[in-house]
Amino acid sequence: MSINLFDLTGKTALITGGVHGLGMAMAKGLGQAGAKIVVNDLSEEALDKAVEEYKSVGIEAYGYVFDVTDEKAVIEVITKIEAEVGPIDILINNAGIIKRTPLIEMEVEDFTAVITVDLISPFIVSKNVVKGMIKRGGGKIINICSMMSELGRDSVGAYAAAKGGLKMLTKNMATEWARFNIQINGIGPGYFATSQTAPIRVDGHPFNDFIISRTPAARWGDPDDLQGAAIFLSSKASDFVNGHILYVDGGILATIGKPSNES
Ligand code: GCO
Repeated sequence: MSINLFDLTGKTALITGGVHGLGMAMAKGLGQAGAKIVVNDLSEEALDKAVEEYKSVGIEAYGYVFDVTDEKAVIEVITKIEAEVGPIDILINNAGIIKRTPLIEMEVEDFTAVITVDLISPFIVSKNVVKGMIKRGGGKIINICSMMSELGRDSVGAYAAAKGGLKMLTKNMATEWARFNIQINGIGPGYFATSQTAPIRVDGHPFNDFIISRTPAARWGDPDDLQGAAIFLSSKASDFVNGHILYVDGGILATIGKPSNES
């Protein structure tokens, strides 16, 4: 009998911040592969809207209001989710923020805020979800990294420090937890067409032209381009893949690029 290595039927997946953009696209992929979807946000209204959207495409979805940086709240809500929806089999640490400010002008409190959400919260949520996974004998954790896990760019220093740290946190989680049949990996999205990048994607905008020329695939990513990677790293298909960062970037990291006046 053949088994479908990518089937997620009966699994429960928590995607932090999965109320729009890349998190929602990945959650929809998991939902379409059979998983029940749990998302969180700070706003009840954003959650209700997202849950409606999941349900409209036939996905069983639940929303919980909590702050991923507040360990006490995280512990309480995990207990609630596991009682009300099911044990968390898959965790995607997707919630994140960015502040684009040159380092020399950046206030320590803004730097700290980025590190807290983008690096410390994956630690807080994973640490508390993994305890149940260890008891149950397995699980999947995916940390959403970035091009900035590998590359610098003017004005995104705090974000790069956090995402570079998240890459190493992923490897260390694998080091400590792989022995419990838990696979911890990262996905590193390249430049994607989301509402956040809309203003810089318009035709003729220098950043739009820069990204297209810097990306071997010569286009922005479509959020749905992340679904295959998310399903793979959530499913049986990746049961011996650990501590890996899967870059979904149209080839950006493969090349040094070329001068803008050359074809
Ligand atoms: C930027 C972008 C990036 C993306 C993404 C790239 O200002 O350069 O916002 O940082 O958010 O993480 O992988």
